[in-house]
Amino acid sequence: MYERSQQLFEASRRVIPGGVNSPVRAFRAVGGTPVFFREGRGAWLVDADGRRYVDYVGSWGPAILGHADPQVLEAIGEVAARGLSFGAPTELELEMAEFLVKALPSIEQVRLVSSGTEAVMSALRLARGFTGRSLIVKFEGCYHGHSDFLLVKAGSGALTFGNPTSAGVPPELTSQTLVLDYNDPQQAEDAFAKFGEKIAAVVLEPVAGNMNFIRPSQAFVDTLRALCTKHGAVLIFDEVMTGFRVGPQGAQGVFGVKPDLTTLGKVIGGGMPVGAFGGRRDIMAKLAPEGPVYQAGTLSGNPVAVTAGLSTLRRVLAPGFFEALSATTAALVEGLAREARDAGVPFSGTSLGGMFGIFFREALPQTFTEVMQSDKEAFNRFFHAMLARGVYLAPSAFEAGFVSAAHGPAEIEATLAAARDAFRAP
Ligand code: HOZ
Repeated sequence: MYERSQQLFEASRRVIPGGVNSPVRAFRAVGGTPVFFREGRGAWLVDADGRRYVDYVGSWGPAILGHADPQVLEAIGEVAARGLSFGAPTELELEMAEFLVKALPSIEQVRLVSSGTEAVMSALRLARGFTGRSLIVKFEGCYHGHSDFLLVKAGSGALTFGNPTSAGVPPELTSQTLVLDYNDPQQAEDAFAKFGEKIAAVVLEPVAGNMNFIRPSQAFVDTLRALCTKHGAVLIFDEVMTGFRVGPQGAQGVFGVKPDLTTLGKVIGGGMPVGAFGGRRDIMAKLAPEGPVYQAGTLSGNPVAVTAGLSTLRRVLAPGFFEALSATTAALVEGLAREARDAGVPFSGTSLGGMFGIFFREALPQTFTEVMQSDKEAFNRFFHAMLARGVYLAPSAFEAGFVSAAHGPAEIEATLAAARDAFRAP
């Protein structure tokens, strides 16, 4: 069934470690051979063997309009024809910066980079430079890219492989990272009572999307905001996943919390490599060349990438976009829950905007520990049963799912028909 993918994977393993350029793609969590894709159109992917799938990975978030959107393709074609990269300022990056500053009230100034990892790494250095402190607080199961300080008890691929703290990261570095439990405001209070004067920043996925999908309690985000304000620490919302994905102002809009710095990626590049970090003007002023905190990038603000992002973002902020996307995503999750119930399978699911989580356990998890209690084997069987029926889910029980504006009733119906069988598959 997956002959060409198998051939390509074997060839890839000879020249690429593990045959993939990012670990979670290797299918090790779910078993089997990763599917190689040759094409994407709207909500659909076509694999190397010509099989079609409804896609719920969406390139791990960016493809909010679906794949190969004609307007985005036209826009980047025009810009690409005038040159791919200059390593110098362009009007397009100004347009992108103005767009982000207008869209997100917490952002007074913003700098563009090329990935989410780069954005969070840079925001942390900036927070440390601004406060003159070293300690950072993160939460177990949250993933903020693969920079050294943040690869401690991380989620996503790190969690999938049971190695959430990477080899190659000196203990001297991770000793500067305090890891607390997600959704536990009291623990955060205690940590600040003890280390408050030393904490440079708290970095949070304001909806966790790398240990599957977990909403924060309002008390949790409010407490973090209050503690950072009281102790002079920088509150960083890592909205690489949630920015322009769970709502027009990201998770900060949904929960009504104003972070000091925000990191962005994924949707803001519309499928091209774009990241950004921005926030309070007094903090951003510490960045070189204005201030002493160094940060740079040859491809930062790349005109083609920025154009893909801008033409995506303009559509995402059009009236009614999120209402429609949220309704489609909710219909998917409610439908899956109905099919699971009919098949007698313990299951729960939730969504926000175009992002969702499904769990093989009765009650929705609120914490990392509860996520770990879901039935991973049941997910793996479901994953393969859905794949065989033409539905592509993230190949790990610890990843969130994504729906695009190109998903309509036909795709949802096809998915639910597949699930009807898949929940009953041996
Ligand atoms: N860290 C991404 C998922 N949360 C995976 C990126 C990829 O493999 O493309």
